[in-house]
Parts: sequence; C-alpha cells; structure tokens
Amino acid sequence: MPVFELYHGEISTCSQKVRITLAEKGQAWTSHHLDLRKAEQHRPEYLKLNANGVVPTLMVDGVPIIESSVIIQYLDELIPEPPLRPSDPLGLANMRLWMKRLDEEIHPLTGVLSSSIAFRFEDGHEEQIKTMINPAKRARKMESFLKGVESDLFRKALAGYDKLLGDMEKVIAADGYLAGGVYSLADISYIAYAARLHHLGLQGLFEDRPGLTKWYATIAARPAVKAAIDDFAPDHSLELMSSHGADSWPRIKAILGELRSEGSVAMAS
Ligand SMILES: N[C@@H](CCC(=O)N[C@@H](CS)C(=O)NCC(=O)O)C(=O)O
Repeated sequence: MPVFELYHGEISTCSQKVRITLAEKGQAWTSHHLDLRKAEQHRPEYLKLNANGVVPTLMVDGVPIIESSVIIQYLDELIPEPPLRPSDPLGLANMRLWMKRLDEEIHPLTGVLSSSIAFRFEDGHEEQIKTMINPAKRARKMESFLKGVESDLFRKALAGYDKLLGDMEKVIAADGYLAGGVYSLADISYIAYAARLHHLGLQGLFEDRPGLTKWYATIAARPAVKAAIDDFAPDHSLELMSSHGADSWPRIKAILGELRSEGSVAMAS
C-alpha cells in the first residue's frame, strides 16, 4: 500500500470526506494540518501541491492528488474493500450525480451559510479573504462577512439547502441511502455537510424529514465518521458555530418561512 499524507483542515467539510474514506478503508496516514484562518493554504510552498490554494490534498507516495471527490473515488478504486459504491451502473450513476451536485452547487452555499452565521465573528477572517485565489469565492466571503444572514446570498443559500434536503428526503425515505440503496461515497460526502448544518444549529431544517433524520443519526454514529469529524473538531470552533447558530436561528426560521411560502406560491401559479 502507498504511503498517504493528508494536507487538511480540522473542520473543513472537504477534508472530512477524505478522512472518513481513509478511516472506512482502515488506512493510516500522516497529518499535515493547515490553519485556514491563518491562510496557510495560500502559502507558496503549498500552492506547489495544490494550485487552487484549498484543502484537501492527498499525497500518495509523494505525488499530490487534489479535489476531494476525485480523492475519495481514487481511494475506493485503489482499495476495493470494503466497497463504498453501488455495484450496479445505475446506482453508480446516481452516486456520481449526487457528488457532482455537491461540488458544483452545494459546496459554495455551505461557505455562505457558515460565514454568514458564524465565521464572520471569528478573529482573523479578513486575513483569509485577502489572499484568496478564486475571485468569486472572495466576493461571496466578503458579502457574507459584511451582511451576515441579511444578505441576498444567504437567502439563496438557505433556499438551495432547503431544496437539497427535500430532494434527499425523497430518495432516502424510499431507499435508506442516497444511491443504489447502499452506503456509498455519496453518503460520505453529504454527511460532512449535514454535520455542518447541525454544528451551525440548523437542525430545524431536518424537521418533518424523518428519512433524513434517521439517515443522519445512523451515519454520524459510524466509527469512521466520528473519528473523521468529531475527533478533529476543536471545541472553540464548535462553540463559535453553535452559539451564533442559536442566536440567529429565530431570524433564519423566519426567512425560511418566507422562502417556503414564496416557493409554494410560485408552484401554485
Ligand atoms: N472542490 C474542492 C474545494 C476545496 C475547498 O474549497 N476547500 C476549502 C475547505 S472545505 C478551503 O480550503 N477553503 C479555504 C480557502 O478557500 O481559502 C474540493 O472538493 O477539494
């Protein structure tokens, strides 16, 4: 087996996906932790490994692999047991579709929710923006830091998540898992983001979604998931997210109510 080294962030959702997969596959790895608040991911020596200036990067015998979804598929192909994918082509296609949606749509929304609710109150957040490589991401961060849950961006992120959770509920209530009726890389990917919602005090989004609620409880309790998420989350980050989450929940709940009634009006017309 190759030697694995992981450049990662302790509460980064993309890093959590890779740590879960490594744990599910029973692999040991060497940790290179980057402090994202100190913009360590933007340092020139790290940019040589990952030109996007983001975590995670998995080093395999000294060769970097970037992009969390690519990394976890690589690991599942390299180490076939236990399999973390459906065996039928349709299930596999659905697994990839969920992962694509996460990368393209949901990941940016998650940054908006987290920054608007909690990270805007953290020391040193300005430092991280200055050196950010991706201009669109920098603009989103700036707006979230300045306007918090009152920004238009936040409304859109909340609406996007509410739609996502509704879509997840339909599939999970019928099949138990996101793709092919088995625990897969799709569930591993989404559990990291579902945990973020819980950390931010957004459990209310799971109300009236019993399939999703059960799915979350079952998967979050897996030893590999606990080891990859809970064991790395520092108390001060959890406290930052839960305290600001609790403060803003009444306002968020009101915005959610508005969004849902706008949505149902749009559907009826
Ligand atoms: N598509 C990339 C996204 C990576 C990403 O955005 N990582 C975040 C943490 S989850 C990061 O490093 N943020 C710090 C920054 O953008 O400066 C992946 O899945 O690996």
